[in-house]
Amino acid sequence: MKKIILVCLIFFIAMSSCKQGPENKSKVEDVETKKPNIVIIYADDLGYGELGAYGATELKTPNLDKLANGGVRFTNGYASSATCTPSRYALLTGSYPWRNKSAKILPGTAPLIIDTAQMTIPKMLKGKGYHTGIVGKWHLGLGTGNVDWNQKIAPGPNEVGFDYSNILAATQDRVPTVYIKNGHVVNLDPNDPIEVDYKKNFAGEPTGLENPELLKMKWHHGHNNSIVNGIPRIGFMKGGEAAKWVDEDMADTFLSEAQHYVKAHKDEPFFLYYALQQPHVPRTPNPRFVGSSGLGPRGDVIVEADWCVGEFVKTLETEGLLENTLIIFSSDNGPVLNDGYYDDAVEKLGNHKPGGPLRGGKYSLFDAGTRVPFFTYWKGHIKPMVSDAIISQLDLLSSLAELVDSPVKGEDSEPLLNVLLGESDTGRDEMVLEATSRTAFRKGDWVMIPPYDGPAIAKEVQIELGNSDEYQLYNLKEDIAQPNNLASANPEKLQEMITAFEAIRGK
Ligand code: NG6
Ligand code: CA
Repeated sequence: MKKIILVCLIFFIAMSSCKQGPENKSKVEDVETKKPNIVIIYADDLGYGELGAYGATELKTPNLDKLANGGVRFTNGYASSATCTPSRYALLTGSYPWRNKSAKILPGTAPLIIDTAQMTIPKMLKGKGYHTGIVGKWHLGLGTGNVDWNQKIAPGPNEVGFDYSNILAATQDRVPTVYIKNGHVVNLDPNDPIEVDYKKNFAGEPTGLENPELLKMKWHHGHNNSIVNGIPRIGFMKGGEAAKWVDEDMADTFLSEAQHYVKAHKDEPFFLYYALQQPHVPRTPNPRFVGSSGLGPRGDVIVEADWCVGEFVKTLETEGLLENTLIIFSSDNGPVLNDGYYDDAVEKLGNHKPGGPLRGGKYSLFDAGTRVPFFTYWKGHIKPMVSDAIISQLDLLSSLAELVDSPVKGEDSEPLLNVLLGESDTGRDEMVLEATSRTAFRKGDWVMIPPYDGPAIAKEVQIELGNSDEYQLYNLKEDIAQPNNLASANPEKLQEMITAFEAIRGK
């Protein structure tokens, strides 16, 4: 009898806990669905003056303008660096790239430079129940040093917090010129294995240097190694014919991947890092966009990128997600015209000013190197405004952590959620800016550039780098174009800036 009672009791408890299970789960799910989706859209080499919302008159970017003018448009939004890898490193980890010696422009064969134990935006969000994905440019290294492109490639994005990845390994101008999905080369034919080398060519393979007759795009400097789709690249590659991307389809490919990701994860909170490849070289607009800007291929791919963002936002809208998605848009570094190919970027520039009123460009310690378009958009949650607060992409980790109630704080990442959402205009007070391993310092309205050896102007790209024998000091509020070096007129300000800079950077 006792036994029967015991069995009945166990049965009863089991039944009631079964009943409780799904009820509890749906409550959890309820809470989860209230978490906003987060999308970071990140352009490659897009300058401060490139969008209508930032003053461009010669280029039409209606889709990006609509977001920028409908959200918080920052006038002092910065990438950490004036080149790609360090900025992407800082964006994802919240740490200054100069703390990591490997955070420099990487070849396609470089090992992963984010420690798999390091905190990242996707890792932090994953910890709060988000599904996390990256579509587009990676450029943070893959593997541990000797990648076999025909096997699983790891560690990579999936080992630093992304549940899903579909990437190009480095840059569009570097081999391997293939897409890599969750660590595997897409469309790889095992009978045609891929080999990659950045030092020497593979016997019998044509190169840009030796076979100009095979080129549809001519190289100007660098970019004369393996030829893929008639475009000479950086680095040598052999095999993988079926896996090679079609450059003119890249924007469409990443767009449809991003749209697919959203549709596949619309029922759970998601984080998507949509890393556009435009307008980095080689500029290869889809035929639909050729001639669309009147500024040559560089302008055309910006128009194409703008269209992609518009289509992507339409998908959020038709899926009913726009009111529940925070969109953050920025660029990894400032603009460059001729970055190694003859593509009419200089010749067809006309009156367009890629850096807007700013001095310098990509690779530069002057402001156009790192000050970039930066805006947030969240329909129904963010009121349209222009913010002059200083904010760095470094701050996204800690700020997004605040948004999702996570205690995570990045090493150099300031929690500025209220600034991101337009509820405060008190941004950062100071930050170190980086350009090809040199650093400068912004504090308040002032920027100080220490003396550096090296040319004042990078000849090939025709950009002022910020190098000088002397300290430079500029007041950006009064002189946004940095025309007047105030260092000798303001020795006290200069000293204050040097002291504050050294306190962070060390002597
Ligand atoms: C430079 C390339 C440039 C570009 C850049 C990386 C040469 C001469 N120049 O070394 O074309 O690829 O690296 O750009 O090879 S970034 O936006 O990814 O930092
Ligand atoms: Ca870049």
